[in-house]
Amino acid sequence: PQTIRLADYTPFAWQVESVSLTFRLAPTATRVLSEIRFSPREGAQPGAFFLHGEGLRLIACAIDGAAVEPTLTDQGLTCPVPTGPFTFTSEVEINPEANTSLNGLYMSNGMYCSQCEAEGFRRITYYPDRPDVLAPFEVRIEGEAPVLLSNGNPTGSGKGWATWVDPWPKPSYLFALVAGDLVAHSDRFTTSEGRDVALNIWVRPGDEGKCAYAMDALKRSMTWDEEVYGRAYDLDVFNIVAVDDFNMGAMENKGLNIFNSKYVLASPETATDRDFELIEGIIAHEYFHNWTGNRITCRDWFQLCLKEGLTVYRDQQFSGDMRGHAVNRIDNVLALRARQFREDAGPLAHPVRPESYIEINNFYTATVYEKGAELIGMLRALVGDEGYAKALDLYFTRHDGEAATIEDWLKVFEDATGEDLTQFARWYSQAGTPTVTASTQFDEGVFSLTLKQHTAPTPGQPDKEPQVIPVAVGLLDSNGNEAVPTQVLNLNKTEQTFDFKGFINEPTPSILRGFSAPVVLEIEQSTETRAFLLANDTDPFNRWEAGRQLTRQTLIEALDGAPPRPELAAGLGRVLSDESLDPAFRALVLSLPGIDDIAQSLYDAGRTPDPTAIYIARKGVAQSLAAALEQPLGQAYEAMQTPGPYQPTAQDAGKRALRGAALGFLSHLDAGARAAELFAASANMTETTTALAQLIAQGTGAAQISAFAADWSHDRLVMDKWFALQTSACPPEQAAETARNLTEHPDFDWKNPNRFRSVFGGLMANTAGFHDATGDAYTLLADWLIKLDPVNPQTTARMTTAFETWRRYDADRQGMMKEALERIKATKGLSRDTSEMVNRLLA
Ligand code: HT7
Ligand code: ZN
Repeated sequence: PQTIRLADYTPFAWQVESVSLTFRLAPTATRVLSEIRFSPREGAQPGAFFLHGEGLRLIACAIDGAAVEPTLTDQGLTCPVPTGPFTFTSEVEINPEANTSLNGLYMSNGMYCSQCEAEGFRRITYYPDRPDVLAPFEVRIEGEAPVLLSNGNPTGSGKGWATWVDPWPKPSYLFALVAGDLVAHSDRFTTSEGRDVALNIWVRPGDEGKCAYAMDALKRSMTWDEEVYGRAYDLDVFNIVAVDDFNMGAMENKGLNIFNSKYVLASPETATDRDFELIEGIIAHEYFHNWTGNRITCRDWFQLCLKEGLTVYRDQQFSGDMRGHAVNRIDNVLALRARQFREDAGPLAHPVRPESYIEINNFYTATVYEKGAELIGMLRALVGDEGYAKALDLYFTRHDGEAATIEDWLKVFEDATGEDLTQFARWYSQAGTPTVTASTQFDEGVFSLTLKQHTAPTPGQPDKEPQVIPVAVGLLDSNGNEAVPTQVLNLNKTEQTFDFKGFINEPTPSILRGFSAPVVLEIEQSTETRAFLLANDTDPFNRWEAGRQLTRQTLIEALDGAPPRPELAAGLGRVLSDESLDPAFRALVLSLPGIDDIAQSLYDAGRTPDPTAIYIARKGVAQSLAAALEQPLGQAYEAMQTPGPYQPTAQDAGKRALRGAALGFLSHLDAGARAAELFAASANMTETTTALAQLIAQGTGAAQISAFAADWSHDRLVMDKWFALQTSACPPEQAAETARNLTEHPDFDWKNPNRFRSVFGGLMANTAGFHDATGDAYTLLADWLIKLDPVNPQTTARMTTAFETWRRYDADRQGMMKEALERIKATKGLSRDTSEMVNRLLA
């Protein structure tokens, strides 16, 4: 397979002036007629005319009306073309029903649906399928389905046809088509520019009652982008479609967003607080792409973080504004550490802007998305809020309608603020998570903070240069008052010392406040200092972080047989009972680091983690904390009830989160009695699943598992939870067997990515279960990935990341994981997607 390199970028030699497409829909033989007007691009090097096309049956093609016989390969076509402007027409046949990859035009429950990012359009028709070729599209759809949708504004419809015009030039990856028996939940929105926009969420009949929350989130997103970024919507219609079979979360096609139904449909009975939160965030994310991604797109796929990092940053800002910044930041950092730090520490580490790839779908990663967003946050910290606002305004005016690069992005910051960002640019090219080691000294009233940075080698990058790291620091006096309020120190060398003068007593530093940079902070701190920060830090992130350090230390000590330090229960108890604190924050402080977190900490400290031993130690710590805090936990469990009808507000969700955290501890003492009671009484999915997870973890949930299935067998999304809960929450020694049994369940529709991810994503999340010493889970997952690969390479490739930590473990586990990977690798006809992943994992 061919490696694509950033360094080899060359522009397409033609401009596409217009595209006109006609679809004659038929499940197994859809005809696509295209008429594309090309003109030579000024200043471009004329080369061979090549159009991408894969899996297409060419019926005919012509240039300026004269039939041509192109040279066809499995990647596209070439043919001689005139030197001036010309029109290329073609007719191809495709088979949506046979398309199980969910890439290109496919069918889901009788509905036609497209997914073109990154390179799916070439499976629909011949085209220069690259993000730097922008064109206005006209589309005519002919088919029996009552609803026929494409991008842009509707221009006409009749029995069996509809036409659409998208006036905004767009790359082919933003093309979309949907046709099916759908109903709309509709509303309207008037933009700040006075445009009256029709909003529709299209779903299968019967689901229209589950769209209100998504619609509300959409309207709030539209208002927010106008108010915060000055960006208004630019078409007369905004359509969202919910589809059951989808490889990712959602897709920002211009004017026609397509969503995994899991991120649209919600009711109190069927969706959890977390589902509501995700729906809000993903609706916002896709909507915000209209400007950061669609109006300004990427020159090539190496620039993916240009749209994804920025759009994640924007959706995180939005969610913070909607739900509270402190808790939101902690949640985002938890996700970053769990997914991106793990990626950066293993064989799949790559820069935020990668320099080469074989299959671009393998680079929709936590590094591109979440670390990409962190880079925006650091840029903002470096140039200030005003500088950021100026830079963004300049970005939108300078690059509207263009396909831009990271260089363009950094240049607007330099031009708007006068900053030199040469060194900052390293964040985009250097992989790996820097470790910042802090040490302090107190001498004659001067408090000195020395910061050192180091980044370990990553694949292909043995040596690292120092990066610009904004380190937000505050100093506390012995009463817990702010002696020096937060200031941002710019660490840009391998080692730097920062002095703070004028103290009588030594202050306590609070370093990396708000998690001001995506780094690992190492500092030697006593248990007392951590307990002091947990009790007093005025920065909520670092207050939580101090508690986390304490619990992590306790868990690691427990592995060596030490009982939990009394400071931990005392500190957690104080936070638990402090009614001035947001319940959601208290819940986060109470949550213990997961097994994967502890395994990575041990590995970083040069030890070989044993997931089973960590599981046992973690259970022991939870039990002893539960015993020490039984009374306040019981009190919180009672006090955090949310009587009255369920509301998906952040306030109520926070209370339920704290109640759930208390239940988690108390279940160790009451053998699941409270959980069983809650399960029986619950009228919302949040409490039902919280209770069921506890019962499954205790190994006492058989009756409730059956009752849940009896109640919900008609609801696909709820049954996804039923599958996932069993594999993720069950005792580790039962995990592989549970997953195997579930694959034999009649409702295990393995070709549906949500269902496959429920069972196997759940198994992967059950760290001790996945890494059970028998290796059963490794074998089972490898078997299923081999089976899924020819059907859906994208989802298969993503799920190989289950093995990304294989080098952390003991020789037996390493051997078994390596064998699983080798077996996948040796599979005949393995897809390019999965093959690239296993090769990188094994390298
Ligand atoms: N931009 C979208 C990415 C996406 C995608 C990528 C590869 C294969 C399938 C896909 N579906 C959606 C989603 C987003 O980041 O908003
Ligand atoms: Zn995105």
